[in-house]
Amino acid sequence: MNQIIEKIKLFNVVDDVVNLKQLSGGHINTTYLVTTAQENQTNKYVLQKINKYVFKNPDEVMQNIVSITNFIKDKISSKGQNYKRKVLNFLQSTNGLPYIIDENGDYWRMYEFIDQSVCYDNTSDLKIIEETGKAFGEFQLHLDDYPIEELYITIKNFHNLPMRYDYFDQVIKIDKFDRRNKVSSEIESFFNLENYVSQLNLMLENGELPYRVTHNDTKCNNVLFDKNTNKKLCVIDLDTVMPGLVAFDYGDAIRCIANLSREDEKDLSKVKLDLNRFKAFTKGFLSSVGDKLTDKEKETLYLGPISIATELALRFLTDYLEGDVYFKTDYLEHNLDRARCQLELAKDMLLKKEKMKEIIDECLRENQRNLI
Ligand code: ADP
Ligand code: GN1
Ligand code: MG
Repeated sequence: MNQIIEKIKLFNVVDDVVNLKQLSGGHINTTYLVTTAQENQTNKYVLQKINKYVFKNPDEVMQNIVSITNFIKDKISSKGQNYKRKVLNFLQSTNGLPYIIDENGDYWRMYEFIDQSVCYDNTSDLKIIEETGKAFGEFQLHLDDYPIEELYITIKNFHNLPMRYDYFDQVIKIDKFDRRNKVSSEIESFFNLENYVSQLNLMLENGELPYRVTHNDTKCNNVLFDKNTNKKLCVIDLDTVMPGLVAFDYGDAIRCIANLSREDEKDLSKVKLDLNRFKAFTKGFLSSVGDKLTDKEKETLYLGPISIATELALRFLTDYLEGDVYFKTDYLEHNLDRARCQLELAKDMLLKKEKMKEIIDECLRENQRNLI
């Protein structure tokens, strides 16, 4: 506790720390809710240790984040709106930087906690799902004219399926923890899907699809809503904002929000893409970004959910085979359960791909009608 209080002081926070609570929910960083008080006034902050195994250059991560949050603040202010609860506000430390480095070489950052907010790991409420679509769509729209070449690449080849497969192949061969035999049927399924899910990356490489400023981690609990109205407030977890594909942001959100089960469900009969949830998210997302997309982006959007569910399954299994070094886990075979669940979801999506295409087209047509 004392060590944490010392860190907080380095962010020029002079009030007394009256409560400190760890926030779970994310798989990567270590996050605390800090409550401070001075006379009758209390304030809340988030203190976060950046995962340095995942982010090799936290300084570049923070340069990206400060720059994009300032950019979004200007966009919101120029519409005459208040950005306070709509974008993350980072504190400067006594060294003039938006982070501190502790005696272990760990990077910590601090930002304002958005009070009276809530986020959802999974919800069946179609209004909230549509609102999540609008939030991620609007996030992309805000950054549409951001100078993309100024962004640092915070994780190389993050959504590069061919590279993920190459690495998986190496990890299987090494099989450091002797776990490969247990997952031979999953390995076979992955290789059957390889060509199909590599299509988007190939189209990106040959210029058929454009790079845009994307969030790259559009999991549903990375959006905060107002506790009372359930209206979107703020997109958080900005470490992976990088040049990327619209279909991947769309797909990552779908694989999270339109799955009937939790992300680590062991009972695979519960793992299903729900087409009503799919439609609600698609409607919200495309109502924000639909008009900006090229024909090719529209045509290939349905590949995003299938590719990202497969990619994530592959990443979970890779981590299982490597001894669980990347994602936080709660029990021994957690990454294996997660991998099986996401793989099952990808297979269910493949069965529903024609339906997915129809719904996307329907939402795009509806956008056109609303424009007239
Ligand atoms: P991770 O990279 O580990 O996912 P996040 O930045 O997403 O870390 O934060 C973890 C959790 O902390 C979020 O899912 C959310 O519940 C909560 N949280 C983070 N930032 C805020 C904030 N500014 N206001 C309210 N809650 C927050
Ligand atoms: C991680 O940080 P968090 O929990 O929002 C991961 C995502 C995965 C997600 C799966 C930087 O997201 O890519 O989709 O877990 N983030 C990083 O739950 O690897
Ligand atoms: Mg998160």
